[in-house]
Amino acid sequence: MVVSDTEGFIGALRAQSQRYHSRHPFHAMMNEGRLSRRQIQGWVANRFYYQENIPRKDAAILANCPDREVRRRWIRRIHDHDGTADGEGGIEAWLRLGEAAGLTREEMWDERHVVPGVRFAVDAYVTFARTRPWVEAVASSLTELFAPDLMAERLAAFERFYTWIDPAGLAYFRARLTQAPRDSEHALEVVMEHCRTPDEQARAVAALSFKSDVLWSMLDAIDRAYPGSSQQGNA
Ligand code: AHQ
Repeated sequence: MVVSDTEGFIGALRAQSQRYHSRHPFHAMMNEGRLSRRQIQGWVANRFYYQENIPRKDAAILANCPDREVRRRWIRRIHDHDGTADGEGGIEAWLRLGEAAGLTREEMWDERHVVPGVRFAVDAYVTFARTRPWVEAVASSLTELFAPDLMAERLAAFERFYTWIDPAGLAYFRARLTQAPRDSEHALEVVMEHCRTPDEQARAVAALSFKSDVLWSMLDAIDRAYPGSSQQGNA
């Protein structure tokens, strides 16, 4: 079996992170404290659609995965987001982030603020996990691997610039500081184990490129729907 060099493969995966969505102008404005209340609310309400679909994406991977060892660890992601009882989990924490930002649970659950570009990007991600080989869907989650400081930088920005949000509402980001590295370490192990040939490795890189486009497209759609005051002049 042809085994490409591991370093070259990780380098190719990392190169995808150069297009990482943390470089998107909307995230840049967020981290510089330049977003308005309405822009923050629009981002939280639209990202809720992404968060509530993550467990279904992960369940699709479980359904397609024949490896019990992988399933044993992958299922933790569903518990992280759904929790195991009322009041627990990432989806609940995101609802509390929304409430702290002035949104109601109802307007997040009923998706009234979800813009077409976000819906299409998120639905494409879930469909990708349902229809592509399970290892490619695992590889697509590696966008979290190369941005460990993304969440820490965002948390610091919210605490510093968006003090009108009750800090208790930021619990979601704090939980991701430990969950995301744990999850992506497992995903990288799986991808390294199962992507040995140049073709398998090329498809893993393509899956990560697709997922970077999913995240980028979401931010384009949110940015367009919630322009900042400085942008309104040329909207
Ligand atoms: O909050 C995020 C999250 O729960 C997940 C799950 C993971 C996946 O399975 O694809 N990806 C992901 C991401 C979350 N937050 C995004 C952000 O910018 O806040 C980043 C996103 C990702 O990197 O894929």
